[in-house]
This record gives sequence, structure tokens and C-alpha cells, in this order.
Amino acid sequence: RLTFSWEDPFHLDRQLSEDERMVAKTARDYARSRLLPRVIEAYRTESFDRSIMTEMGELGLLGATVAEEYGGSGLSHVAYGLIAREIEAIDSGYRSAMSVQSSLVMYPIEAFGTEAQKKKYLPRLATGEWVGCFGLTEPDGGSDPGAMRTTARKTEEGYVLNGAKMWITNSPIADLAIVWAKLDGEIRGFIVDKGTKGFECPKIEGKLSLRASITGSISLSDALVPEENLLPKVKGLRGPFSCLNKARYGISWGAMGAAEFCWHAARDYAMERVVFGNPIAGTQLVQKKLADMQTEIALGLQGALRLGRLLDEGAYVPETISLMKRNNCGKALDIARAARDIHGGNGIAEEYHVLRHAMNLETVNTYEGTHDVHALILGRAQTGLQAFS
Ligand code: TGC
Ligand code: FAD
Repeated sequence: RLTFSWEDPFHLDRQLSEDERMVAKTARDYARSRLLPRVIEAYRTESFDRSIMTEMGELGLLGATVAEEYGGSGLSHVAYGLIAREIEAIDSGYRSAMSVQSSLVMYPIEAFGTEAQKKKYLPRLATGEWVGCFGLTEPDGGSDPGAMRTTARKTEEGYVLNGAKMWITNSPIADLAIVWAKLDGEIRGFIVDKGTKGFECPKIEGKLSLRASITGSISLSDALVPEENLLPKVKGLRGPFSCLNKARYGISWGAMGAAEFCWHAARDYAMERVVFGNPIAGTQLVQKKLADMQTEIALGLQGALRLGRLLDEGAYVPETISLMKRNNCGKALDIARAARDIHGGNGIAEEYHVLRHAMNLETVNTYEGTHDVHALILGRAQTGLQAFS
């Protein structure tokens, strides 16, 4: 008979393969020993340590699902999700850096690139020698990428790109950008190398969320991209959305990692904090909050695991991905706020981490499709009626 494990009610660990458990341990050990000690200072000073990319690369945490022949780790989607969970337990910004590189840069090159592009870019991205970014969102609105204004024009020398992208993770430190632009009215993907004339990526300062992640804009002013840098194997919104499928899936694990950190911190704090002569963990209201956290996290992780197994079977399930991304980000944000509340005034102090997680999760609930946009995707899927416009 299994005993009840309050930390892991469904015994998630027993549902993983030996390899998956090892990958999770590697990511956990790294995150706890190398990322946690840096995060308070990074968040305070709004700075991202570039060497984190090479450290993750050395451990095989970049391009987890990318084929080994291109430098990836050839792991399952579940293993990728477990990495996201462990990294985001420390900070959503660090998971962003990992997942943009893996899902939004390496994946489209592997899935839609030429053999030459794969050989040139993927091994260096896998080691973290090169950092990539993904330019889809534009200043006039991110929820409707089909309305993008960035254009590509074919010339004898290659493609001339004009336009602007906004809120782009890693762009100021990127060696290359996957840029989505309309060529003759049709969305296409381009690899834009750092140093391209007319291609600039200034940093966005003053974020109150995801401060340990570096974010910038992209400006393209007659930027000439050679013919060989077009991603030839995809046209239309399916290109960027296929990448988003992978990243949104990873976020559904990552958000639960942040939520778990907050839950455990709240429980530990409540056990120690004595008010009115008793530990607050012994009050009904606090126990209800802890039970809600436990329940949502246990269910959220099971959903993420099921989704990962579906992806590993090759099942194509964008609406299920929307369901899990939306649920787990929204629930994680609620959990981080409740954990902050249980910490009382101490909950706003950086050393307790919980408010940082809550602030980060505001972004996580917005990027990769807002909570409400995913509701509209699910509403359309069950009614057949689109409510976007
Ligand atoms: P719609 O008519 O629904 O679809 C247009 C075409 O795209 C195909 N498609 C998909 N393909 C693959 N996967 C998916 N999930 C897909 N969803 C749609 C669809 O089959 C169709 O193909 P075709 O061949 O028939 O033309 O398009 P729509 O314009 O009505 O879409 C509306 C909506 C809301 C679904 C979509 O625009 C949307 O998802 N908006 C949210 C945008 C978003 O998520 N942006 C994220 C930017 S990247 C980012 O945030 C990175 S943060 C990274 C980090 O730091 O972690
Ligand atoms: P808008 O689209 O303007 O939406 C504003 C509000 O309107 C939201 O509440 C939304 O839910 C609501 N809304 C929109 N349409 C409807 C509707 N039809 N019905 C009801 N409500 C609606 N993008 C990238 O391409 N690459 C990146 O690497 C990247 N990194 C990011 C990093 C950070 C820190 C942040 C904050 C964002 C990042 N993004 C990135 C952008 C992100 O994907 C967008 O912010 C997101 O898609 C929402 O777009 P928006 O901000 O323009 O909001």
C-alpha cells in the first residue's frame, strides 16, 4: 500500500523513467547550487549573467529534445518539462532564457531549417556559445501576430527586412534572432545574425517583473538577410505557433516549479511563525490555503506530465497545450500571491523569494499567449465560434 506523500500526492516521481529522474536531478542540483545564490542580486540589479547559458549548455539543459547529431540532448518532452520545473523553481527569468533557446530558437531551426543551417547553428546554441532570441511580438500588439507589420522583400542580394519587435527575451545579448516577417503577405521565418547592418536590439530597462531575465526590442531597418538564412520549410502562422506549442508546454511545467517553491516556503514559514501563541500552520485558514496549493500543484503537474507523454507519442494537441499553459500559469500566480500573504510583511522581503515569484508570474501569465487569449482558443474549440474579433 502506498503511503500518502504530502509533497507528491500522485507519486509523480514513480511515473518517470530512470533517465528522466536523472535529468531532473541534474537540473535541480544546478538550479539550487548555482542559480539560487545569484538570483537576489540579479533581480535587484536587473541583470542577467551571460555565463548561465554556457553553464546550462555544459549540462545538456539547452535543446533537450533536439537530436544528438546536432548537439542536442535527444531527450523526451517530459525530461524537457522537468528541466523547466527545476529552473523556474528558482526564477521564471532563468527558465525563460532556457526555453527561448530550446523551444523558440533551436526547435524552428531543427524543424524548418536546411541541413546547413542545422549544422551551423544548433551545436553552438546547444553549448550556449551562441544565444538566440525569437521575434514575433510587435509594439502594436502581441496577441494577434497575424497582424504583424514587419516585412521582408526579396532582392538579388537576399531579403530586406523592415519593422520592429517588442518585448524580446534575450535580444540584447543574442548572437542571432529568429524573426517572423511577411514576405509577399505570407509569414516566413528568417535567421538574422548579430552584426547585420540595420539590425539593432536595445535593452528594455525598468521592468518590475522578470528582472533576472534580459529583454529588449528589435529594430530592422533595411536589414539585409542572405537567401540561405530563410527557414525554407514553413509558411504562415503555423511556423511561429509550432514553436509556441513547445514553449507553452514547457511553461506549464515551469510555472508549477515556481508554485511548488512558494508552497513549500509558505508551509515552512507557517510552521515556524508563532502568532497569538500558536504556529499559524495550525490555523484553519492557513491550512486551507496550503491544501489549495497542494491540490492545484498536484493536478497541474499530472496534467503537464500527461501532455508531455502525448507530445512524446507525436500527438499534436495545441488546444490541450493552451489548457495547461493557461491553468498552470494562472494557478501558479494565485499560489505565489497566497504564499506572499502567509509570509505577512516578511513576504515582501527579497530573502523570502515569494513576491519575486509572484511578480515574475505576472509576466508568465501574459507571455506566450495571455490567460484570456488561451480562454478564447479553448472557447473557439468547444463552440466553433471565434470571439477574437
Ligand atoms: P488561426 O486562424 O487560429 O491560425 C492560423 C494558422 O496557424 C495555425 N495554428 C497553429 N499551428 C500550430 N500550432 C498552433 N498552436 C496553432 N494555432 C494555429 C492554424 O492551423 C492556421 O493554419 P492555416 O494553415 O490554416 O493558415 O490564427 P489566428 O490569427 O486566429 O490566431 C489567434 C490566436 C489568438 C490563436 C493567436 O494569434 C495566438 O495564439 N496569439 C497569442 C500570441 C502569442 O502567444 N505570442 C507569443 C509571443 S512569443 C513569447 O511570448 C515568448 S516569451 C518567451 C519566454 O521568455 O519564455
Ligand atoms: P495585447 O495583445 O495588447 O493584449 C492586452 C490585453 O488585451 C491582454 O489582457 C489580452 O488578454 C487582452 N486581449 C487581447 N485581445 C483580446 C480579445 N480578442 N478579447 C479579449 N481580450 C483581449 N514576445 C516574443 O515574440 N518573443 C519573446 O521572447 C517575448 N518575451 C517576452 C518577455 C517579457 C518579459 C514580456 C512581458 C513579454 C514577452 N513577449 C515576447 C511578448 C508577449 O508574448 C506579449 O506581451 C503577449 O503575447 C501579449 O501581447 P501584448 O503585450 O501586446 O498585449
